[in-house]
Amino acid sequence: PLNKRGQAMTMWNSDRPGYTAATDPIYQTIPFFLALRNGISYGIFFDNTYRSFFDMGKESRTYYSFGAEAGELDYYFLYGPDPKDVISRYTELIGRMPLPPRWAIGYQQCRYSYYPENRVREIARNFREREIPCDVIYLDIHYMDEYRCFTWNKERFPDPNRMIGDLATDGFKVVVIIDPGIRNEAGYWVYDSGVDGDHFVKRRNGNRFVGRVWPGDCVFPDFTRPETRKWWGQLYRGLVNDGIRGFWNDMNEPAVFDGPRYTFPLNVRHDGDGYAGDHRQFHNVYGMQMARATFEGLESLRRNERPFVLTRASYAGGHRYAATWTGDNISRWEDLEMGIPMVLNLGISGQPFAGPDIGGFIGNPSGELYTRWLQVGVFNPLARTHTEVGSKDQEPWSFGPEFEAINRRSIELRYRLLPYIYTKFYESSVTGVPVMRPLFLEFPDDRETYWREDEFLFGDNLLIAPATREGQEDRRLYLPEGAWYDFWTGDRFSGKGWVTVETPIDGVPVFVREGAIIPMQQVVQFSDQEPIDPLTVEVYPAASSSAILYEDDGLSYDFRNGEYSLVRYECSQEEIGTEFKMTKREGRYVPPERSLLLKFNGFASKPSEVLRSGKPLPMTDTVEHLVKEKTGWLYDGSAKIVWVKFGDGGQEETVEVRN
Ligand code: MIG
Repeated sequence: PLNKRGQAMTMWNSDRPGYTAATDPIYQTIPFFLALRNGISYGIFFDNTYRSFFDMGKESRTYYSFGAEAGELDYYFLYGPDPKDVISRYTELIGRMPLPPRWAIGYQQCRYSYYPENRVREIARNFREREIPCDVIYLDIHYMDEYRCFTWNKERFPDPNRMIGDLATDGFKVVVIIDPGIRNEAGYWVYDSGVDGDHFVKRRNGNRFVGRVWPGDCVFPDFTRPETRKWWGQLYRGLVNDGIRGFWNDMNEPAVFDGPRYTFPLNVRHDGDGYAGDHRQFHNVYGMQMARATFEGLESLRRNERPFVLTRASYAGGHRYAATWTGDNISRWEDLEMGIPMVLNLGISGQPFAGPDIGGFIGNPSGELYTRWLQVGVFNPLARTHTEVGSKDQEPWSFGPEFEAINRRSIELRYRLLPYIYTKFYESSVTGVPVMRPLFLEFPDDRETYWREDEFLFGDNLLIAPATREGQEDRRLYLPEGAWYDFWTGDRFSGKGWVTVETPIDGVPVFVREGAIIPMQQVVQFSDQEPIDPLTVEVYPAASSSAILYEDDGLSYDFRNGEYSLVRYECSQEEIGTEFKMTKREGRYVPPERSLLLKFNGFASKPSEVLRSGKPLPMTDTVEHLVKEKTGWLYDGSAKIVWVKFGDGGQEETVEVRN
């Protein structure tokens, strides 16, 4: 849960399939918490990698305590007073998420496992034929030759290069799984080169530790050793040359099949970047260091391309290398609910790029559960469906045509929001403030927001209040201070109060905060299918507000050398009407020519005129006309929207919508 009061926790990375709200510990260690009281916030980061303990007032209501089994008592106290400032300072200390490639924020489809090649192609074809947008298809462990990492099962995938190339033509990126366990087998090139370089962990007596995982008996790299990370990073060369665009690191808690510990023996030695120690010290950072080795390897293999890595285990700071998911959840309504605070917690903890397996990993969701889950999932920073081996089909179309149509619209909404989402990722990479936010992050003075974890903010301006119960027909939700618009109907609500809304199966309640300026785009089938055109900016005027739009090539690091585009929008309400300003484009990235469509929402009566840089724009009478015209405006009285259109030339502009 979001609120840890009264709980006690242990930090020890553990593979716990089918965890419940009470399971502890699970996959990741982030020894950080944020306190909030009467609008004043601070954070504590306990910089210790050993097994650690947090008692947040369970033993006594009058104090909390934390500590670790060993190591130094080193902790940072980070004062806000604003909780966003706490997160910014904390991430200044431990690092921030680098901007991911844009395709990685598209919709992703996974299962354990898609194979053989024909099945993968069939999945891809279905997405395109059914016109359900998707950017990524995953291959789980069955693509390998008997689970040997960095190999292909040539019967299932006779010509990976060709398959991946064809999928790329259709706009799909392929991501494959890589586990840390390397089969203990002389003659297998990864094993041989690992032995040559002394890369595998050993017990105190000097014998290599051998543990059982998918490939059978395995040895395990010491990712805390710089030479080993380098070696590991280069192992990806073959798969990268085959065209694989992203990597998914699993089982890196590290998980081992045999008890009693289901991980390495505690006397296993680690290099610790020259400060050697045993597994007690390095267990919790093993997964992060694996993700780091992967990330750094990919950066060197594809110079000037932002890597996409997904990791299951991690430690504070792991977001510098990888996105994450919440592990093996269950296809149950409780798990749909639980996914929300889990992702909120990760965001507060510095990891903005996270999401649960949509639809649930273990078991089979009903069509209703899957559809509801996807409605939330498209508002998770990582939007990926995944399911276990042997489960029923779990694609957006697997539950019949009615659910398919709803699921298509959910995913389409994510794609329409890509300019906004990408901008929020950019902001997060700069400030550390997460993409998906608990209400209290924006409204720290409002105690009513403190424990809300069944509704959340996506970015600063969208409030999502999903239905998470079977057969749910309506729900109560809290709207914080300000005015809020129903994203679908445009209905206006006053905040600082509770409302009840209907929750028919065909949509998710989304509210837009007054003052929001939300850049959107047309529906595309994958993120870089075509340039944005028109760029639609949804404006919900308040007394005064602002927002930015960030764009770049979506893939390279050129943005660090000025190849980006940043525009600042400002909107204010004056006596004579609404004034909208945009700055001249900053940066050298020039998006392809396009129209700009401004939509001023909540306009109760027809404007007398609309001026662009002081000159009246022509009025058109129908949306069809406006679509054809390059420049003009229109009033839609039933929707209370003023549409304004002109070419998006990257110049400074002022638009006045006169009452
Ligand atoms: O022991 O690779 O959490 O997402 O599909 C199971 C097979 C190993 C666990 C991961 C899951 C993945 C599965 N893995």
